Amino acid sequence: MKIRVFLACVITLAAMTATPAAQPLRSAKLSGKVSDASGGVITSARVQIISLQDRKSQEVVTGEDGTYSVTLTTGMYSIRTEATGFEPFVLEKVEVKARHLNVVDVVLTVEAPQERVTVTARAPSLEGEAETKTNNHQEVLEIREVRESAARDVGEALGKLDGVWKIRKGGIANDIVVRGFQQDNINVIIDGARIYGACPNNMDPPAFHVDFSEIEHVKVTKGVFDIRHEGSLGGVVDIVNKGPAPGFRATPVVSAGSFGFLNLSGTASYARERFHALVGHSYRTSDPYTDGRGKSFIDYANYRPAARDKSAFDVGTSWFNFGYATRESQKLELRYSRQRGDLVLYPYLAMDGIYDNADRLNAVYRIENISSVVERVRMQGYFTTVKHWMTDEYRTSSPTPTSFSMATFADTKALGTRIDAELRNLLVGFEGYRRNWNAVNTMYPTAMAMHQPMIPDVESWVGGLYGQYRRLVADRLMLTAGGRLDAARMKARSGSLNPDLYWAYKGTRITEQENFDPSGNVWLSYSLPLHLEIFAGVGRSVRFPDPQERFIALKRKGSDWIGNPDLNPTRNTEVDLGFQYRDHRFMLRPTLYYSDLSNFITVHNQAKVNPVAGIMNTGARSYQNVDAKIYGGELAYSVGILPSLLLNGGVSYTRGTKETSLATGIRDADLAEMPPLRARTALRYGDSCFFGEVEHILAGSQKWIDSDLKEDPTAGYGVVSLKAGLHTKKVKLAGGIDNLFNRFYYEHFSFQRDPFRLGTKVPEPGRSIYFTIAFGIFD
Ligand SMILES: [Cu+2]
Repeated sequence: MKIRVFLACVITLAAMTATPAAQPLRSAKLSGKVSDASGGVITSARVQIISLQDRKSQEVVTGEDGTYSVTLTTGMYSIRTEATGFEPFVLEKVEVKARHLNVVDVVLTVEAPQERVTVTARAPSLEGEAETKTNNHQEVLEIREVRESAARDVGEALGKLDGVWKIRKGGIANDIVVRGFQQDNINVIIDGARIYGACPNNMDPPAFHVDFSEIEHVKVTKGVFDIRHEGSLGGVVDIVNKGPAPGFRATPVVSAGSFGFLNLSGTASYARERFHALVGHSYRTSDPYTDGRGKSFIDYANYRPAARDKSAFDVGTSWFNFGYATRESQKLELRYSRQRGDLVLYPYLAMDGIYDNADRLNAVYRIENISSVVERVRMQGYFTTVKHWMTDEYRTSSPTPTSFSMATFADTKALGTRIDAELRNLLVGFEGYRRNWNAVNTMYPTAMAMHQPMIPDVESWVGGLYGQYRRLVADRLMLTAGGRLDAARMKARSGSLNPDLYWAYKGTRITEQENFDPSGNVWLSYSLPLHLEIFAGVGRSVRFPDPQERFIALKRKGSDWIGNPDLNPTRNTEVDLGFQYRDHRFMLRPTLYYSDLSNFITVHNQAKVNPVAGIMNTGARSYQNVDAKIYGGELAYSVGILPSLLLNGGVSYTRGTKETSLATGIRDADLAEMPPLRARTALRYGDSCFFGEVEHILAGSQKWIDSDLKEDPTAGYGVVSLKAGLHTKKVKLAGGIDNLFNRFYYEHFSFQRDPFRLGTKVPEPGRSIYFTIAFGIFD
């Protein structure tokens, strides 16, 4: 498979004569031609020339002959070329010299999605096929697909869906990125309950706190089209846990693989008409993996030699689920899950997780067939909590192997409720939750410990009402429309908080905020003859600033890390558009989206604005509202070559920009941590007892980076993986080889979440082998 973005080439005809490095500024001429791969000239291409000295930019447009010409002062420039229907192209670091023929010719390649229209399609589901159900803006990952993969956690497993990526910080606990939205810009919900990571460095993102063996499937809704959960700004990841199947069942599962990976898990359940019970336990561990160059990830960070004997992670999870139908139409279900994480190594960060313990308690009561109008009422209550302790005791930054120079204890709790009522065409509901987040940082700048209320005991209260209407309005036109109204209050309660920190950098001392915001969306899908369906959605979603973005307060060496109490909620006004063609052999589904983000929250460098005694630094990492745009598209396709042979794949593209402003120190127009172009192609054979698959992932380089945050560009890469499996009624066996050719590569995300970022990049694992055996024991 070819992605021609790789073939984009540049011919620089600048004379190569040596010139002295330092020269006074003079004017010079830069010119060139923009053409396509076949040599045809591209008229009206936009050529933007940005000075690397002062970031000033000027733009010229190519003429009838595809050429451009501009007069500049001598120096270093980056040159971006864009034209409709073509992949944008960037050239970093072009030197424009005096008395030289500065010629930069650019060859643009056709946008990848359009290039591929000839490769359409999908066949009917094959036995054992990785099945992706869709509501056009939803993707569903079944646990079966996860079990076939080498993924260590939900974040890693979801990375195979179109439009979804992960952020790696170590051997486990990957963050989820949906169309460039991550962290608080998406919701991650486990069985309808909110659970938040405790770590201010995102060591323990929400999806880390659930085990594969608990999960039935994971549904990802992209965009603004979730109205049931407050804060689904760019999407929601809905992790749905398993219920028991009828009768008695026991399912022991053994997974093992390279780098000492071992996952032992088992569930046992019993279910009759009115009663069910399920218990499960899982244990996961692995050594640090090695990359394609044979280097352990330990070698990328400042670990002490003793850390080599340590596991990359050690996580045990236990859960139970109990249900009882008080009447035929009423059922109570209770779930509890406890996860204990021992040492987890995070080479990305300056500390490691010494422990991370999570508890989830969830109760749901359902009443069916209440009246002819109200079909179902569902009431839920939940409580989740996470306790987290991290230090640098395994790093060379600590004074001795048994002590630390810095540490953070953090804990978070969420107590929530939801009531949903389903009327014939209408769903109405209420969601309320209370969240607390508290973190204390300890540092030893001298022999004395210094404790700081880093997340200063921030309490949040949120309440929201929502409704969604769904109806076939015409013969073939399905309308879904929803609305939501949320109110929120947030207060930093720590008695040792020093509001002067906010005053020094943000000119405010407030420690309390209130917000009130409506949101809503409309989705239309129209079925046409010839297996064609077109769909379009428009909506607006809102998310409130999180406790860390508003109230984090940490003094440290060099630059402080301070929240912005005045942050406004982010609003995403989004349009989605696409169609789907599906017949018995082919499937093609292109989707485009465009998000206009007002008050997007970005990390930025804030200069001190008010002098305050005891605050020595002149600048801080902080948070700022900025207007931004995220847009892109996905293309999913499949084609049935033979009855049991299927070619399928997808292409994802995202681009994020923001407004620059001198006042906020935001100079780079690119949003940080945006995924590059990616294409996935898989050829799969499957029959009633065997499957085999070869998969190829190709990612483009990422040059759209936020230089303000010192984000690095990333090279493109291609990775091939194999997997195969056998299944009978009682045994499922699957295994594979990931990164078959042992490629050394990095995924793009460089994790800007200061302050405890180490500044190192962690490569992806090299070649790895794995297998899973699942037994089904049932009466
Ligand atoms: Cu942590």
